[in-house]
Amino acid sequence: MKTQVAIIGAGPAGLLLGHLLKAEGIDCVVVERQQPDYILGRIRAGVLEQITVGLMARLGLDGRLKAEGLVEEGFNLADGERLIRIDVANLTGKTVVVYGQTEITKDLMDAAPERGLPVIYGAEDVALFDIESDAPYVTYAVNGEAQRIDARFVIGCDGFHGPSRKAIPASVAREYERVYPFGWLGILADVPPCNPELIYANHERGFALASMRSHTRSRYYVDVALTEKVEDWSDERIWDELAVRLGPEAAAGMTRGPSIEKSIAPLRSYVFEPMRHGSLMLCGDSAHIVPPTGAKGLNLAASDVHYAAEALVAYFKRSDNDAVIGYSAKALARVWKSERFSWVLTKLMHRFPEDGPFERAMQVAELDYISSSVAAQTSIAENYVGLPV
Ligand code: RFL
Ligand code: PHB
Repeated sequence: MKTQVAIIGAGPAGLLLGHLLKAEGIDCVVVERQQPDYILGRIRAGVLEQITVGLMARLGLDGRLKAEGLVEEGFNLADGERLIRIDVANLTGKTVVVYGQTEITKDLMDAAPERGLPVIYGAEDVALFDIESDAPYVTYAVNGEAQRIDARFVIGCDGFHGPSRKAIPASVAREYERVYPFGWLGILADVPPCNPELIYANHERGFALASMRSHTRSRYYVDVALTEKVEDWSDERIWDELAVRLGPEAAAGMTRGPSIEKSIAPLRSYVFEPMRHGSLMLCGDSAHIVPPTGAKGLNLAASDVHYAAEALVAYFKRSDNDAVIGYSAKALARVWKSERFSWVLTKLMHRFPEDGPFERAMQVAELDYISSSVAAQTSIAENYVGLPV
């Protein structure tokens, strides 16, 4: 098969990019290892910045997002006793939208056939070749039958474990990594949220987050040691822990119910440079990971895709190669700022095993400063809604 752009991975990055290119009349094919049901079973991000909402709107695929998404004008930091509200709308003039990654992915998947975007599911052994040339190609197998796609560009949207990043030679690569000594134990339940806005809490007993998917579906997290097993956390134990860590105000509004999903996600900061090598460009988790504090992962994938689409449109429509050449530097400038914000918020809101009374006193002082400083709140708010693309 021959196409202009071969996209590896049908997560939000790959599907968004495929739709954006198709809308510009650029030929592309998405190759995905899993089946749609598996992809839609992954419970991940929940908070969308303007960039992500804007791309869905530009594609005309935001019907359900507009109808079902919850517009959030602020969020809260909790220090064990009080809630410090960050009035995002007043401080920045912008808002975020609560709408699950699962729903975005479903909207993009459902629209693929009618928009003529080919997505090949169940592709095994995907491999990249000749990425340093102008004629790269991708091989894979479906039902044991070998296949090949020849393209002008290959875009790696295949997440942290996919093959794309590994195709870039070690001699040109730089990796930056921080692995955190805890994970987030998440619970999804069909109960109304305890608070209309998110609460990130740093309590004596550890971190907690109260989030939601809708007026009737809640998403909560507590941080746990990496040695913990999800089987040892009954629903009741998680609800008890949440009630303590989120503080009395949130606990009073909390409705308990049976979990419909429960899992532990490890936390990592990771950046791979460069994000382009020859005819291969990386987007989303294939190039970088942020810890989930601040909800930047999916939104960073969206901003990468925005830059990549811009570069590919310039290349195919105007024979302009400059944006392709500049893609890595442009994307990385925003990636590093989101890495910084996610890391700062993670440091502020979690207890690290190596921390002593001094580090704890610094967290308390920082939260106290934030509670009394409009400048500090504005800085947090502008990062939370998303820096400009
Ligand atoms: P994805 O969503 O991982 O999609 C990559 C796609 O590539 C496919 N793939 C392959 N396809 C073909 N051949 C191969 N060999 C392949 N290997 C992989 C995969 O099957 C998949 O369909 O990456 P993308 O599109 O870059 O999107 C990024 C976001 O998914 C990610 O940043 C966020 O979900 C991160 N993240 C969270 N972000 C938040 O903002 N808030 C959260 O609460 C949150 N929770 C999470 C998360 C990521 C998690 N991971 C990666 C395990 C919870 C988890 C558990
Ligand atoms: C979520 O709703 O899953 C969520 C929200 C905010 C975060 C992380 C996860 O920072």
